[in-house]
Amino acid sequence: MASSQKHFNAFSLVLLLLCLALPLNLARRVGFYAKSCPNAENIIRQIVQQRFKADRSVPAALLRMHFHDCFVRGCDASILIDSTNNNQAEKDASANGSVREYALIDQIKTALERACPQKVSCADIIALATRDAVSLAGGPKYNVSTGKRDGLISRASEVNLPGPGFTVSQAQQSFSARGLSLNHMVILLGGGHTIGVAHCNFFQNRLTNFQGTGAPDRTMDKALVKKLSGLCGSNTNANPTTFLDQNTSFVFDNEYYNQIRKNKGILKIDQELALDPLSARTVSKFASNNNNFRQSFVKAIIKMGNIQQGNAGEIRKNCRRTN
Ligand code: HEM
Ligand SMILES: *[C@@H]1O[C@H](CO)[C@@H](O)[C@H](O)[C@H]1NC(C)=O
Ligand SMILES: *[C@@H]1O[C@H](CO)[C@@H](O)[C@H](O)[C@H]1NC(C)=O
Ligand SMILES: CC(=O)N[C@H]1CO[C@H](CO)[C@@H](O)[C@@H]1O
Repeated sequence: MASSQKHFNAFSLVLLLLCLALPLNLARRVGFYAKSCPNAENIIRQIVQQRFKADRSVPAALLRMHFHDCFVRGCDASILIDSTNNNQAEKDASANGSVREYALIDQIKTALERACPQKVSCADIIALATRDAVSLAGGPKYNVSTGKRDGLISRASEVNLPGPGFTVSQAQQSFSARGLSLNHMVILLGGGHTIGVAHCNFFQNRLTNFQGTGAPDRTMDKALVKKLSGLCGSNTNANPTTFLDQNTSFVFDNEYYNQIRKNKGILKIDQELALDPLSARTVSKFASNNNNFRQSFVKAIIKMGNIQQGNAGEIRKNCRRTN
């Protein structure tokens, strides 16, 4: 009797834990909105497509937004929350200063609220819009598992992203703290930085008197040093941009890896990826095999999109504030 009672208790406990976990994790799947908002993925794709026609740099903007969202409190759309008098939000941390296309997310959210009120999370919107944008830029198509919920907290003080001056080993630590391997890191950097731009303030220190040497960074191609010095000038207020992939700048391909192998990395971390023995072999593998890169990117971005932290969540009505 006593033993069967114990048995029953253990059984109820397992059942209870399962019920708690179910809505949080197991509910996530490809096509989560098939019943609750059957047109959701089409609506998102159409709006992204329309915006892309007007501005080819949209894929880069969304991919970076997705990365910055996932690296702070998991992929919970915490990056979309606006600051208030009482709270400085993530988007107002200096590392997020140039994340853009918040208005595109608003536009998508408005359309989805009209079609099916309070069904589609802002977290899923970022992931799906990024997926669509990557394929518009020539990248691979992939399925996103949906059903994520929006976070309730967004704090600038919690933003702890890798910086452009990190060594490969430092960056690796930042990725492994989120369950991503060095290999994932090399792949995601290649996929992110094969499109998009960087402002002078992130690489200008490489152009003159690098680390007190009195000379530009010796690991940067000399013609590139000259070109970027001309671009950035001495007027730091203007802070113009250059392409992270100097060759096929708007195309999602493996050319980033070839560029950094030619000493044409823009950020210090880009160049280090090709030079550091920790990552150099992986870089050369992807430089010579675009198909391998594309397939690996799909696995890595799906893994990044599943970074999770904490459980509390809701479906925001407005992506800029909690309900
Ligand atoms: C060690 C890791 C990384 C560092 C230090 C880093 C740093 C940077 C910096 C400094 C910029 C320039 C921002 C600007 O000037 O506006 C940039 C741009 C960008 N990054 Fe990264 N990044 C990293 C990893 C990633 C990853 C994993 C992704 C996505 C998969 C990504 C996607 C992008 C994109 C798409 C841009 C261009 C944004 C635009 O054109 O608006 N980055 N990154
Ligand atoms: C995406 O999911 C759909 C429906 O579940 C499936 O038919 C399709 O083959 C999947 N595509 C990829 C690229 O995995
Ligand atoms: C630019 O990329 C193309 C295609 O990937 C390649 O064939 C070419 O050699 C590259 N050019 C330079 C200057 O890097
Ligand atoms: C878009 C946005 O809100 N950017 C902010 C990012 O953080 C910097 C520095 O704190 C702010 O000046 C920007 O306004």
